[in-house]
Amino acid sequence: MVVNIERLFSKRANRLRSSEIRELLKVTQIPGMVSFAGGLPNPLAFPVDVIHECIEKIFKKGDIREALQYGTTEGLTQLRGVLAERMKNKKHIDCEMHNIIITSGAQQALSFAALCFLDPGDTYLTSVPAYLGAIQAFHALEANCESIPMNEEGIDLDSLRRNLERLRRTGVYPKFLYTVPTFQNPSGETMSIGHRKELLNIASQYDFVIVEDDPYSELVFEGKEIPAIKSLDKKGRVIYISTFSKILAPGFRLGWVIASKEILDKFILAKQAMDLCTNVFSQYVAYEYINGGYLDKQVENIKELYKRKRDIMLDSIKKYFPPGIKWTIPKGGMFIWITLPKNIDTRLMFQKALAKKVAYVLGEAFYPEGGNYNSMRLNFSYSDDDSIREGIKRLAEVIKQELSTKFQQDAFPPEGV
Ligand code: PMP
Ligand code: G9A
Repeated sequence: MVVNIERLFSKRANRLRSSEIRELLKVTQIPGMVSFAGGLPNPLAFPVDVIHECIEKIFKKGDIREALQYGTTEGLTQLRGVLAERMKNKKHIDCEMHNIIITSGAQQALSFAALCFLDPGDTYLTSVPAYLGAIQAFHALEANCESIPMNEEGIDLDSLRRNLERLRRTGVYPKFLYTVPTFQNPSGETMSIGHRKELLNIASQYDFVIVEDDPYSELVFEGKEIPAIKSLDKKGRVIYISTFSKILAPGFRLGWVIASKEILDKFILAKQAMDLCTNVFSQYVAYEYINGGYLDKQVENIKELYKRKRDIMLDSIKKYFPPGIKWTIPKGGMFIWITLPKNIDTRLMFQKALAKKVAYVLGEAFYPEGGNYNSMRLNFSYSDDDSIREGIKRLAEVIKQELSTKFQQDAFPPEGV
């Protein structure tokens, strides 16, 4: 007899959603496709020779057997030590080694935030558009999401206050607010220092935690670095999450969390049950990478590469896109956000774009409640320079075609409409 396995799945398993981005990664494999979809670092940004050297060092020092052994759940002591130093010096975050744990990517840390703070029916806040992977992690925990729109200062604080008051009147007290304050995924926008400070005040007034997801702030192309929200936090109200994915290689699956002892203790228990410890070999490589002084130089190389790609994408957009389209000008990171005229639906346009061999992520994917059908996210870090020019040219043709079809439909609606 065939087992009716569906009947046995948990409610949670049935809530798990597929990620638009993960699905779209298959598209990058299609020959000739220019993919602006996945948020992938450029493979040329992987410091392969340095990684080789770091691995040789591990052998030379006689550390290889430890590097192949299980490790502590908190993470490799020496890696946490050099990270604490770096976070203190670069980000002005007041932390010591014991305030940091190493996770299997930032994504795992987001899952821990969900697991440790959200019961079914609880509410969390996120600025929107929001990183899809976070929405996916939080959604799995059967929590309710309240979306707060972003604005030119990073987050609409008036809307946040109004929503908090409305929720309070119905007895709802959100557990945390999720934000990527610097070179946000997907919009490329950065939260102002004033808004960071005010957000902390509001969090304190309404008693919720801030989950600050910060994978991109090292990749700054222009302008001054803005302090991490965590660096302004004197009360242990911020969970700071970052990753080696964009400054070393995502294949290592290494992230880290800085938070209060109470929060880290819970995350460690969650991690024990989930995967015991983070990949130990990767942690040894990352330690040698920082300790050997390679990281700063590599960050400079990545910044130069991505700034060039951003400029090529922006120049091509200016050159080829028809009038009536808006786009963000990110000062760092990996993404540009495009807003098309209201009558264009990027969902309906998507297959036409694929037919022309160019891919993007639908803006809708970054809104937990859907909507914003006239937007899309473009990644500029992954493609080679000529492909960026060619891909934007193709996308422009698709958009022009769509605009002229809409124009005709609006001018000559089918009978009976
Ligand atoms: N947060 C954000 C905002 C991201 O963009 C990403 C990856 N694109 C992640 C978390 C997950 O990163 P990691 O590879 O460290 O799991
Ligand atoms: O899911 C991945 O491969 C990471 C990329 C995230 C993104 O595209 O935002």
